[in-house]
This record gives sequence, structure tokens and C-alpha cells, in this order.
Amino acid sequence: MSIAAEGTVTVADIELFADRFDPEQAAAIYAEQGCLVIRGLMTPYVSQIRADIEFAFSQGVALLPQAVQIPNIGWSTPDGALWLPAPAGFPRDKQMMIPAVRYNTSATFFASAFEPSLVAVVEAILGPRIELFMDGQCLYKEPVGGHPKNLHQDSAYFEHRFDGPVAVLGYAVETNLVNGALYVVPGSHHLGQLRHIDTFSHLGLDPQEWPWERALPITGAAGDAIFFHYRCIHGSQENHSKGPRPVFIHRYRRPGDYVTVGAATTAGREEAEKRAAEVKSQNQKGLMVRGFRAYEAEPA
Ligand SMILES: O=C(O)CCC(=O)C(=O)O
Repeated sequence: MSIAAEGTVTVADIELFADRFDPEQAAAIYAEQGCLVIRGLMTPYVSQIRADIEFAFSQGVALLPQAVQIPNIGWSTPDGALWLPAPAGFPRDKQMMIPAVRYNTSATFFASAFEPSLVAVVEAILGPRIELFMDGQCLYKEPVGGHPKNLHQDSAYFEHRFDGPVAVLGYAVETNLVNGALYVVPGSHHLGQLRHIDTFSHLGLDPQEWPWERALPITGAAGDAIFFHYRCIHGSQENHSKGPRPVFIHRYRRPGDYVTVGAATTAGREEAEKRAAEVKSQNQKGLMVRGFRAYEAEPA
């Protein structure tokens, strides 16, 4: 299946504004395009989240002498931050990819996952019972060459039994074509699971088949939020500006949904796919954001 209207969707077609939007309209855009921008949705949280991210960055740098290698992935410091090889000309041999900013480290980041206007949109998409998937995530691009995240579907990393998570990515600084705007491919969530290859930034689509020109860049201000379906193709280029480009991401799903294939490399995915049919919910119970989780026995 191809995307019928590839290249014809503009940012204006998927864009709403935090001070005047209807969650049902937001959900309708999301259903059709697999992505949605709400300008200013996270503005009240960004200055403190940015401060927490910068603290975590300095903490991670100080912990680098204790970094341990994770084969085919990069390095991890004891705070749980993830590092990639640095490009030439960097002051270090490693660059930060994921700082230690999670629900169990940053109160403001955690509080922002419950932002009522954000959760109203997620409820219009997923229904009245919603849980958090994972611990929240920040991605950091260091200045002067910080890593690209190749175009990919998140479902390559965490295939789910049912509809999968809705991601909400917030810009922590003004984000543009120089420092690493998020690119999305509207409508690509209808394509099903696509074949990914191993890339510098882990699983990614083949750039011959999926060059950046096929995707739509979303430039924006600190506090703008981009919702995307876990099969929506997305990614971001290197940061060539003089300042860092951090983003923060919440993921929500229906309670009862669960990961059936989890991997960050093609070899890992191949192995996990063999076991996917037998995977049970494995007690993957995230914190509830809306509604109540009734007890359900694990199927035999
Ligand atoms: O813009 C980024 O840092 C990448 C975000 C992303 O690709 C993801 O959350 O899967």
C-alpha cells in the first residue's frame, strides 16, 4: 500500500493551537494522518524540564569515566544515560543520546505527562482508560553535529499486541531545520510494519527508500507538542547549531496492550519475532493516567 496523498499534506493540515482546540478534532487528524501538532501545549513545563535536562547532561558527562559498553547500541553511564560515538571534532569520544530524565528523576517531567489538555487528546484517541508506557524519555542532540535519528517507525522497537502507544514529543527549545526538527510522514501509519535496517541511530528505514525528502519537517517553538502513532514514520537530522536540542516524550496506551517484539537491532528483532506469538502480557502494567485498571487474569 502506498500513501495516497504523499507529499500533499502540509503542516497547516495537522496543526492546532493549545489555546483553542477541540480534542475530538485533534483525534480525527491523528486517526487520518497518524500525527498531529499542538502549538504551545507543553509551554508551562518547558523551562523547568530544560533545567532538569541540562542538570542530567552535566551529571552524565561527569559519569562518563564509568560508562559501560552495550554491544551494538552504545554506552550507558550509571545514571542510565545512553551515549553514541561522537563525530570528529568533538571534545569527547562519546555524545549524549538519552539523558537520565525520566518519571523517576524529574518531577516536572512526570507532572507534564498528566497535563489535562494533553490527556484529553489522548483520551479522544484511546478512550477513557489510559496507562503510561515506559518511564518517559528525553532525547538530546549535542551542538555542532549531534546525532541524527534516522527515519523509522517506533513499532520496529516495540511492536504491540493491539493498537500500540501514542507518543507525544515536546520541544524543549526552539527547533528548526538547523538543530534537528522532527520529520514525520503523514499517513504512513497505514503502511503496516516496514522492514528496518541497522543504522548509526539503531533501527531505521533504508535511506535509499525513505530519504528525508519524503518526510515533512515540523519546526516549532519550545512547548510545541507533536503526537504520533507508533507506526508513523518519523526521525530528525543532526544538530548543526551552537546549542543543544533536547526533546521530551510521553507515551500512552490502553491498559491491556503490551509489547510482543522488543528490539533495537535487526538481529534482536529477528529473535524476538520468533517468540512474538507466545508472548503474554508479562505484567506490563504502566501507571494509570485516566480510569481504573480492573484485574484481569493472564490467559493460560
Ligand atoms: O527527534 C528526536 O530526537 C527523535 C525522536 C524519535 O525519533 C523517537 O522518539 O522515536
